[in-house]
Amino acid sequence: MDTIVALSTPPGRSAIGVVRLSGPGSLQILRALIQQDQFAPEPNRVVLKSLLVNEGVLDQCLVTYFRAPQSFTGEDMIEISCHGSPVVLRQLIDLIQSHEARLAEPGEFTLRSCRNGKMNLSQAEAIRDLINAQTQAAAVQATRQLSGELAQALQSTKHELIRIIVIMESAIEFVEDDLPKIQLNEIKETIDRLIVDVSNLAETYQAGHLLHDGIRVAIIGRPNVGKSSLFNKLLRFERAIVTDVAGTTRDSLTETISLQGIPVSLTDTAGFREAGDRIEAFGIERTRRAMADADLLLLVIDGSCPLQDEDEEILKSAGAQPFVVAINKTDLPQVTRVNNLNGAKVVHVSALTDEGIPELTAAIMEPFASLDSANVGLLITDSRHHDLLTRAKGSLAGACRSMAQGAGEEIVVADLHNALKFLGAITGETTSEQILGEIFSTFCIGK
Ligand SMILES: Nc1nc2c(ncn2[C@@H]2O[C@H](COP(=O)(O)OP(=O)(O)OP(=O)(O)O)[C@@H](O)[C@H]2O)c(=O)[nH]1
Ligand SMILES: [Mg+2]
Repeated sequence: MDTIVALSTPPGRSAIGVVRLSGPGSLQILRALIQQDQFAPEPNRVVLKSLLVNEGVLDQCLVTYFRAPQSFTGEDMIEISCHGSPVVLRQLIDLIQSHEARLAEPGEFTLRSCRNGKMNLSQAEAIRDLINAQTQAAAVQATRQLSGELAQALQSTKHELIRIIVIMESAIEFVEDDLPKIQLNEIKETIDRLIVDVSNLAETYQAGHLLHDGIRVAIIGRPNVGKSSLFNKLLRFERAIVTDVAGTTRDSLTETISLQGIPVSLTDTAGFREAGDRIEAFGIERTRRAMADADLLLLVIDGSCPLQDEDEEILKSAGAQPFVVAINKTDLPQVTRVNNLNGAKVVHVSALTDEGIPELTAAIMEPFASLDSANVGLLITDSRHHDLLTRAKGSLAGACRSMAQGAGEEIVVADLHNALKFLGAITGETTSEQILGEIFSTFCIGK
């Protein structure tokens, strides 16, 4: 195994920068950096050392040695906390590379940690999600997964599967012993129960993926009704251009905010109308796409004008997703005051005076209330996990069908093995090298 090095803090200027080394050569490289051949550090203890380059001092650093297997990766590791100067850090990493270490690939420290049995794959993915979490709720779910909750939830399902696989395999082995009917029934019942467990877990993805990817909200409506003004208001900064010219916004703009601790990706769109030119036509096409992709639509209506046919047409062209209607400009004399529009929740707001903005936020989050509570159960947040659960469910259903048709044990067992393989791939027991490579390439370098 070779020795790897990476900057583990973000690039750029900072108070400190941490460089990590992992692999059998780590300690030897540290000795070379401080020019002390016999240096024998006590593990897990921080020491102050001068890193030397060409007889001069490169930097004074805090150095920690973690001895294998008691380290994050399970290998010998060195952590060097230098001053956060990009020049010093660059020079240090170059120097380390000249001593038979190579730059780590993205996620390679965590990959080694998995390989050495320090954590399972779903925990490694949880570290990535925790680092990338944009809101508190997303961080809470990642922490739960990191603590091994998902692996535990799958454990009993896998045990049960193995138990029935063993029963069926031994029936195949000893041909003369056909499984008695009573045992076959028990197996069938177990499979039915496992299907329910696996599907219940898979279904949590509907809510869980929103924590991972954010709830996508598209702000739509006729030109000049105040979409961009409301977008800026929800973002709390002047992101989009606002003017009294109809057709100001020509391209969709997306920004992520946190509402009630949940990530929400807001898209301001070009107003719907007969396009004046090609650019506007492209913009309106993008509005339609944003509408199709959205988890919730926010239709903005100008309350100071009479309700237009177009307003209702936009409402009708919406898909099945929930929508909220914001009647904007309540600071002006109101012509349109409706409390219900095609069954959608209606909120009266003013992007100018802030009236109704808290009510608007509450209305946007209402359909996603299941994500909000602190005692929400374990949620599947990762599309890879969801896909594997769905496949496991498919294989279990296949086994069930084969049993109902009186197929041979070999056929049923093959499906059960597949289900086990899919479940095992979530925690990494049965994940191929190629797939591992793909997963870890989504990590940041130095992790
Ligand atoms: N009085 C009042 N004016 C508002 C309010 N919200 C927006 N406006 C004004 O309405 C005009 C249009 O606002 P925008 O936010 O650009 O409207 P839009 O829906 O994004 O328009 P397009 O980008 O052209 O589709 C601007 O002059 C805003 O200042 C409001 O709550 N009250
Ligand atoms: Mg606009």
